[in-house]
Amino acid sequence: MGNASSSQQTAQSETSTYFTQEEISKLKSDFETGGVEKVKSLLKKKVKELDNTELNIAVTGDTGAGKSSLINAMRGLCSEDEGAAAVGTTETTMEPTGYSHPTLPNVRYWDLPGIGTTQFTAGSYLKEMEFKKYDFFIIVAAGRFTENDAKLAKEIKRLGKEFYFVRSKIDADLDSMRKERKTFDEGAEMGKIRSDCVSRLGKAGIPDPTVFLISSFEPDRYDFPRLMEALGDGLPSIKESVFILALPNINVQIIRKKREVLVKRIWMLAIMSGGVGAIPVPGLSAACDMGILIGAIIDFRKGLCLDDVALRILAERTGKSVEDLKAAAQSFLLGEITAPIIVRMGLGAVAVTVSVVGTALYLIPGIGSVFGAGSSFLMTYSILTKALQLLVECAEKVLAVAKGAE
Ligand SMILES: Nc1nc2c(ncn2[C@@H]2O[C@H](COP(=O)(O)OP(=O)(O)O)[C@@H](O)[C@H]2O)c(=O)[nH]1
Ligand SMILES: [Mg+2]
Repeated sequence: MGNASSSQQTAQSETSTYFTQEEISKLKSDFETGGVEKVKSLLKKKVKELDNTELNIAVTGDTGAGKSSLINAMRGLCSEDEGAAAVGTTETTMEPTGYSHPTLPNVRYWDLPGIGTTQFTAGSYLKEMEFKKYDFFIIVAAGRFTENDAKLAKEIKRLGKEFYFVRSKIDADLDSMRKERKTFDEGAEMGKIRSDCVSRLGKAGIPDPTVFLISSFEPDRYDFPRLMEALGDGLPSIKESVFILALPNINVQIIRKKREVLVKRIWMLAIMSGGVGAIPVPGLSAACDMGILIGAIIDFRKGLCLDDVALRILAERTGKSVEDLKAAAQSFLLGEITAPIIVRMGLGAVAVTVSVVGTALYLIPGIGSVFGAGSSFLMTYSILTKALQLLVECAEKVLAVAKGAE
């Protein structure tokens, strides 16, 4: 097991947070008394919990601040895409408007009327907006943050929620400065805008706020990637994993984070699909639960923006066809997932060893033994590990095509 202790430590800090201490004890005692079969029910419950976790993201700010554009960017959409939030409208609805993620309906983004357009105080505004249902608040301003923004932030904090300050349209500010000045230093100009926002908010009673300078038209630039990271980091681990999978594939780092999230599920799925419930598959050396395997690969594709909905959105954006994008990704895993495809994955997947499998299994001492050579657990684990690796490579190739088309 070579460096098992160090990899085990990493696994502990990354994986243990999906489970409460209580659940871990239950997993251990279930395994001791009833083996793998008994452990399955708790794992099934956990996977279901991961699938059903909702995320509600509130975006507030004055009319024209860029809320709708930011919501579209976070959903991986442009304003012209089907289902995108209408941009540039000066509508005066006083109700929050919800927009679902294009493929993960449990993730919703809420466009809230700016507090300045209502007659409410911060407290009654938040009550009116049903603040309890949101996981966090993004406060957007295109120019200066106001007294109202600061009051709202303080009230959000007092009520036990997180807020994030976003200064939008930074691309437009930098563009006009670039035209105005003989010498132009982007970093220095961003620094000035940032400290102006910080000092204004400081005077309004928010000491040392973090302000993210973003352009919703260029989500791979400025502070947009850092904003996404901060939003994820502020969430409890299950919600964070849902948030990460809902992010648009703006860069390779996000794709790799998605892989980390999906990897954590593989051992749970392997245990769920192995043993008594497994069915022999002609061509595979061990029995497997086909439904779990096919379902997992389809979920991987969704999380990695490789499903047909995400590819169609990207195709329209880049002026390519879905077929072009699939051809660039060069993978049989983007078509219909059938038993022969699973068998094909199983044939090549012999290199996974128990020591690799073991990284997530410290939770249940002794369970590593069920992953012995030729077991259905090992077969499922190998197939899904291989499938995820191939799909991550596809996502990176598709990203390269998208960047090339810009
Ligand atoms: N240059 C630039 N314009 C933006 C950006 N975000 C929004 N806009 C523009 O600002 C206007 C208002 O944006 P919108 O998203 O509708 O703001 P909302 O009223 O807060 O929902 C629209 O014309 C957008 O195209 C941005 O990041 N950069
Ligand atoms: Mg709007």
